[in-house]
Amino acid sequence: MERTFVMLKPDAVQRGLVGEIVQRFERRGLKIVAMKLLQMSTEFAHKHYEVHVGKPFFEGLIKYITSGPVVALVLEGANAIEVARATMGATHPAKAAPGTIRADFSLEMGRNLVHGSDGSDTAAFEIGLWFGEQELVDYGRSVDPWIFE
Ligand code: IDP
Ligand code: MG
Repeated sequence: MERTFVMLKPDAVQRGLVGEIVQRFERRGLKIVAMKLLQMSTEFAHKHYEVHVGKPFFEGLIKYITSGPVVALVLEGANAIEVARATMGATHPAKAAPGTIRADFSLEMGRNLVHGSDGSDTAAFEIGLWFGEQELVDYGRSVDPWIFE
């Protein structure tokens, strides 16, 4: 089953939206296989966002993402990467479809609440960066036959 990395950004924690956002992924059927709260160092944030080094928004992004604790998760399910991104909505909240997390709770790109891996290579890199193998919990759910065919 596919796995993806999701992070609830500092604005999600500060605004008390952790439960609301996690619930949306859970209700979709995605299974939480790892989850923790931590505050990123600048060095770690550079590693996480290395693909954006040099872009005009990079320094602002690092300041935002290190400004408070974040909640990091690994989610598992059929098409987890695509499904998590669709549940989040477009990067710019103004372009995100109603019903998505970003559209329902945010207004600006630099305060868009949530991060999700954008492909299988990125997911593997980000899961490995954020979690040790022993932090990924292997378990079944009794509802799985009602979610997966
Ligand atoms: P994504 O989070 O939807 O994958 P990316 O293009 O990977 O979007 O950008 C990473 C994050 O950087 C975005 O979620 C957003 O918080 C921030 N960001 C991207 N572009 C801009 C911008 O033009 N201005 C401000 N922040 C931006
Ligand atoms: Mg991205």
